[in-house]
Amino acid sequence: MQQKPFRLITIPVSHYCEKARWALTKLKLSYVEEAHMPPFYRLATNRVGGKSTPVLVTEDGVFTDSTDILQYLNKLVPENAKLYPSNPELRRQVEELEDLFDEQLGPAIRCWGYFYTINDSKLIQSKWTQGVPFFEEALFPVIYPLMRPVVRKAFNINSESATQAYEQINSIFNQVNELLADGRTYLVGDSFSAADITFAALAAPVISPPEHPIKQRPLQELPDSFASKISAFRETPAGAYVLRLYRDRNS
Ligand SMILES: N[C@@H](CCC(=O)N[C@@H](CS)C(=O)NCC(=O)O)C(=O)O
Repeated sequence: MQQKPFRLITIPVSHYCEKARWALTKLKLSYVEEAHMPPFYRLATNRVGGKSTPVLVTEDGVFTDSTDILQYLNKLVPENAKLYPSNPELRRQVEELEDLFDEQLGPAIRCWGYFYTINDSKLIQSKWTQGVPFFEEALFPVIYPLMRPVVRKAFNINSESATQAYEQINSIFNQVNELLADGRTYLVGDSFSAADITFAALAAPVISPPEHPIKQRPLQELPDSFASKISAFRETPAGAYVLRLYRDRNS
């Protein structure tokens, strides 16, 4: 059993990092978050063999993918706290949704969000620098002009990809709307699971829940076209679901 708190290496604003953070909080496991801004997180992740964030460093090993992190944490907690159901069919459904959200929703939201914000250095500064060491924050004005083209290329940010990403987000929201249409409380079975955490954490950037642990900018400070779409996403059943899960996040 882990003696010391876990180390969670993050880019704090990353929605995949929020997924891992939420699981640790929900399972009441003690951890220390080591927050870094791009590209400095690579100094921390390289040292333990990871390339992206989140990375969870434990006495049992290092986990470099958010799903591996949740699966590992799940093994540490009693039956009534599990994030994956013991029933094999329900577990299959949770894992299938988690993969869908990780592989499609997460990248689509990142692409769409950056399309609206990448040229607004002030906005990106407020997002990238929350909780990071002072020297990283101080270097933002020098680093960001160099990082912007790297981000644009790495995540293929342009108007065409943003349009496709927006359609993909809508399509996944519609799938979640359909799941919720029978009045169920959670996405799978009758208990909270990794599918719920993954959907809410990865969808959060297009919902901007007030209870999010990373401070959200008021909608009126965001570009109008972006803010109006966030308002519309909030009004969908899936969006209302994310807002509800965030209201209950710390209880
Ligand atoms: N499949 C990974 C994806 C994680 C991911 O894409 N993390 C992003 C933050 S949003 C990252 O570290 N990006 C920096 C990079 O790829 O260099 C997971 O679920 O952990």
